[in-house]
Amino acid sequence: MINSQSRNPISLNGEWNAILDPTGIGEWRQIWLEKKPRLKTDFVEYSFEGSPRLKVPGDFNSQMPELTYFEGVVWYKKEFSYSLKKNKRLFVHFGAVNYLADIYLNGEKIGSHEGGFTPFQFEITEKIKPGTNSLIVKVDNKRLKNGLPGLGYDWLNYGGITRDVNLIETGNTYIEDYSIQLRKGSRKEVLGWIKLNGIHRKQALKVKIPELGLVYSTKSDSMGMAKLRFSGAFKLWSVENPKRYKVSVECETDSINDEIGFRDIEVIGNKVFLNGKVVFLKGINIHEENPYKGARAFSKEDASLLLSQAKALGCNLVRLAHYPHNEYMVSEAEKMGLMVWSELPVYQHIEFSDTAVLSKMDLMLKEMISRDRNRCSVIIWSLSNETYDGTPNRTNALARLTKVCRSLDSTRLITHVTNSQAYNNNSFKVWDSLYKYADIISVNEYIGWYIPWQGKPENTTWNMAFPDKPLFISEFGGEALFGNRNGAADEAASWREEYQQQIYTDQLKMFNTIPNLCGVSPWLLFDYRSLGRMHPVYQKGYNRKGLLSEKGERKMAWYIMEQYYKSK
Ligand code: GCB
Repeated sequence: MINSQSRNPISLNGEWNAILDPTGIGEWRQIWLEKKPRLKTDFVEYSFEGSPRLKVPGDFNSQMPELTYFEGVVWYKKEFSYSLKKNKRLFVHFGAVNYLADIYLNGEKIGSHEGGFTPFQFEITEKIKPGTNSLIVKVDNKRLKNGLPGLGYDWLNYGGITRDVNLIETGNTYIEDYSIQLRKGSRKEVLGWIKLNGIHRKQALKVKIPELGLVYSTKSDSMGMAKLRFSGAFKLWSVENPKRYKVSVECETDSINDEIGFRDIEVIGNKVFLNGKVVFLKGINIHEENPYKGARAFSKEDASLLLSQAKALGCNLVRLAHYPHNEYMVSEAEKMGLMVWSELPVYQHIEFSDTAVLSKMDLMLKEMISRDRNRCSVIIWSLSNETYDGTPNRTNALARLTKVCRSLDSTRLITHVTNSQAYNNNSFKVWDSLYKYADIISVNEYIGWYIPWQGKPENTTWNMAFPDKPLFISEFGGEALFGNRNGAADEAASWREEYQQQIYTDQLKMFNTIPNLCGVSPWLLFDYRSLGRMHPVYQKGYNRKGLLSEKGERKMAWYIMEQYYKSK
């Protein structure tokens, strides 16, 4: 069910009761049955009554000191009442739960979901009862070898019900999904579809865009599917003018409103074109973390906070690393004229030989695309980060995933950030059999930080397997602790701001040597929490590659980047 926010949702956000279950014993004790002692001598060793309370949405790690680095099971409970009228349906919709979720209503399991960053819902029409209902969610953020991401990653594994929870009432047959975007290569023709869910699948449908005086009528077939094809004199969405139109989608039994922008994104030769004009992608990497709170970001306010800094830097693109961020990030970026790179959590050590992993990739891909297919700001689907062209399992899996992605959405660009590269004698070699499937070649490189320079940056040479495609530097940078400055005295020492600044200066010189460069994206906007970054003086649990500290202070490298983007 897409566009949940426009379906008159009834929020179940707020305080939920919680039971911490570090050993996972709650499963055996059947916590969802909420057993109560009957005799005075009975005892039950867990209870939501008198339990701590956790805010939803929100990660649990930042809410209780004993959960700071916790990775395991927490049970959540919320009571609600709802009187459902006849011929109506009711759904409980979760924006995201990290990572595994088992959902129980009134003691009965209604479903499970795997994946920490995409929405899901369950129908509860037949399950709710008059009076008080009890909704229990078992959340487990333990890392899984065959999870996505897998066991190792460089950010804090915020667990919990991290995004909005809503009840959504629909008619018997409702508009479940629709795709309303320009046909690839066109700046005026919309090619799309509408999908109904329910028993009355054959209906008359309309798409209206009042500002353009546009009313398009069609009919759905016996499967509830209708194709759309119409043209409009659209003012195109752009970085300078992020125009969006009010659009309504209507059938006989339902209607839904949206705000949709129209734009054309293409790769021609080794360049990227937005609305027919070459665009240099001035990117920045962002994690879904509110730096001031040291907590997972989930709200519109969090999104504005992060994105306004991206704007201040002069960006036109945000790389939302390394998993799909919440819907507010995408829609706020769209309103602000920022293009969005959306990514699957296929990160580094993935068990490509496990077929269960392949199904998880498919599901997450589907959920990511369904949620945002009408958000014109999203111009790139990134399907993996830093995997290596070493085994056929990996390459076959990701090549197949790329094909599935293209069949789900042919309008956007697709990329993989791969680790198939070498830097020797000041020469960069980039290859990967996956690149033949991608529109953009994306490379993370940390010359000057993880790898020392082997010559003058301005003399770097490039040996690329695909020079005819655009190359994007999706990560570069180095760590510095804000305020750790010593002028010329010791500028060559790591952790210093001067050192980070020098990396940036050198990198920009190197960028001039890349003939097919279509954009860059520093790693990253703010310092952020990560379990692998425990230097007791300089890191203290933070990856310090931010251009801003976690308090929002600008490091010296910020100004180098700001200047570069101004000049582009
Ligand atoms: C990378 C990863 C990113 C890390 C970063 C680092 O290449 O993509 O997730 O956090 O390097 O700081 O090492």
